[in-house]
Amino acid sequence: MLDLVIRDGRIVTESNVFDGSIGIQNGKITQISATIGESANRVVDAGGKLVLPGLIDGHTHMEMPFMGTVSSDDFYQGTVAAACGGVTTIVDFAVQPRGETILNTYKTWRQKADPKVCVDYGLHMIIRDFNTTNLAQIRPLIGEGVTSFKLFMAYKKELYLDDGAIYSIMEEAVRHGGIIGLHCENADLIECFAAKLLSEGKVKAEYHAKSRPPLVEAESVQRGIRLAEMSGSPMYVVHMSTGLARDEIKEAADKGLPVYSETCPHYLTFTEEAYRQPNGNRYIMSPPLRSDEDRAKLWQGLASGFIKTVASDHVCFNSKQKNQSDFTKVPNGVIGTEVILPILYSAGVAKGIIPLTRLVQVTSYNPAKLFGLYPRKGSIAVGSDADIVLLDPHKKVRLSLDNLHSNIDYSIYEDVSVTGYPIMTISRGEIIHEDGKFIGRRGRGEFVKGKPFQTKRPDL
Ligand code: DUC
Ligand code: ZN
Ligand code: ZN
Repeated sequence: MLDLVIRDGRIVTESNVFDGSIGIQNGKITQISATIGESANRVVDAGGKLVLPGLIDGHTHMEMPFMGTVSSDDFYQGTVAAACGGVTTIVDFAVQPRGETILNTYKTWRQKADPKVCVDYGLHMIIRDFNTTNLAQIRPLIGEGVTSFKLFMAYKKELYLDDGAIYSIMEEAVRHGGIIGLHCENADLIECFAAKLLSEGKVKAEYHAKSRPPLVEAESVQRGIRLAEMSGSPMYVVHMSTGLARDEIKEAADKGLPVYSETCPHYLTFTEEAYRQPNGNRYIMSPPLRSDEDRAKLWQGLASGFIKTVASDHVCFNSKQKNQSDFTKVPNGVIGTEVILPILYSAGVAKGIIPLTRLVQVTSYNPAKLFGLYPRKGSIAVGSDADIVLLDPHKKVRLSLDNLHSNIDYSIYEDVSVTGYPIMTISRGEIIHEDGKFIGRRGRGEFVKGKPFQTKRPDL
């Protein structure tokens, strides 16, 4: 007797689309075939629906202490939103407080997240203090399953590390099978441009983008590539926003360097025009929104396959937190985890820009490979966790405050309507979301250990 059967769906994997049924027992996929005769405790009829691997959102910041405040989705509400968007695993960021060790930071983040998470999760470590103690803790931290380290070239006063520190951490991480995620924006140039704009009285949201122009990102991407090349480390450029940066990554990847990149739903949806709206502050994130041309180049990068992932950079703040006297004071970040799938399906697959298999690659298979979660996560395959999302390709939804689940009082996606929406999310065989309602349990999510790379590069 099976626990659950998903019958007659259109199953999508990273390499294939076919009609079939899936049998699930003890949280794992045990059968995939045209028909399943065995009886089950529950049968879900997926006729006419797409059946995809649950998404892995490799970039979220739940309850993140940042810019003098804390992001408003905690690990409970943020993972409720994730589940309702078809996300079955998040990889969040533990933020090392100054003066604390990275091993203690890991323990603190586990204590915060474990009782609240509703989907499975992994952790990246943001290293802020570069010293011999923390360098020595990289190896044991990888042993705990934290194989990726995020380093910041931006946020001079808060998260920034200099190039020597970045290089040294890269060198140590690659030795033990880790990977470096890099926030690529030149901190000194941002400080200089922002100070000039403020001195001219230019305080509105549109000047946020002017203080961080595309070359500020491209310069740092290029520098990051050089550091990765010198250290031999794999590098993953998080939240890439420009065509220029995309071209740098492509050139490096074409040369055979293990350099990968991620983009986010907001860069694929909006342009910097959004900053000129009355509530432009709500769209402030870093890097900022860009031009129409940049947006088109990101879609092309996904279509041709060298932008490897789409993740949300979900870090939301309510309207009071966003309402500040000048753009430098506005906490950076927007929602995203719940809209990755609808945006990619509606604006990408349904418009013929990316095929269904690419959707699965960038939202599940590739992040699973990059963060050491494969084959437990990242595919629909016998033996993998039964993490599955059903998507109704005809369902039309306006992405408004009424149907999104984050703990904020507005939706930057209010004017965005999509066709194609997740209608059921299954996590380790348990139905946790159905038709916009979260029906799982607080704290049911499990910490998933990342496995280190055996070679010096991910197998992608
Ligand atoms: N960018 C954001 O917009 N928010 C959090 C951190 C980051 O890098
Ligand atoms: Zn970042
Ligand atoms: Zn981020």
